[in-house]
Amino acid sequence: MRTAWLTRPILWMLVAAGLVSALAAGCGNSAYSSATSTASGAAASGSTTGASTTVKLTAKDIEYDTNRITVPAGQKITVDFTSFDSVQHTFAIYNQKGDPNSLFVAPFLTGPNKSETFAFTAPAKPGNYYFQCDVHPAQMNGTLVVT
Ligand SMILES: [Cu+2]
Repeated sequence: MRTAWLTRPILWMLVAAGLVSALAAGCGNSAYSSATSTASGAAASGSTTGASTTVKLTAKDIEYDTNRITVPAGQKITVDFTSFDSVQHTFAIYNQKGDPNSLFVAPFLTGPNKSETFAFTAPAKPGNYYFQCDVHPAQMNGTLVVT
């Protein structure tokens, strides 16, 4: 008798919980997919206008503000680079960490509170590349994701 009283509400709670989570999953999925399909590029890679992409990059306290930059393969990438540091920084791209040959090196930027705009063409082959400040490779680096 006691168990009957206990099990029934529990069963209903399980059914209700299942229903709620199914609904939540349904809603969540659609919200998620629409958010990612429309906004993922903009969120991860800055604003995309036509065939070029603009990325904002900041250096402060010998650190970049991100360790991951996502860009579309083969596209012209414009970088708005700002430094709050008084030391020199740059932005260089390599096939992988430790490669002796860079694919691209931006002009050196000496702050504080200076900006420069430079552009590079994203690698044609999708994959993970490496970026770093050649002056501070240990502190300032990250993954350039080419999609
Ligand atoms: Cu640096």
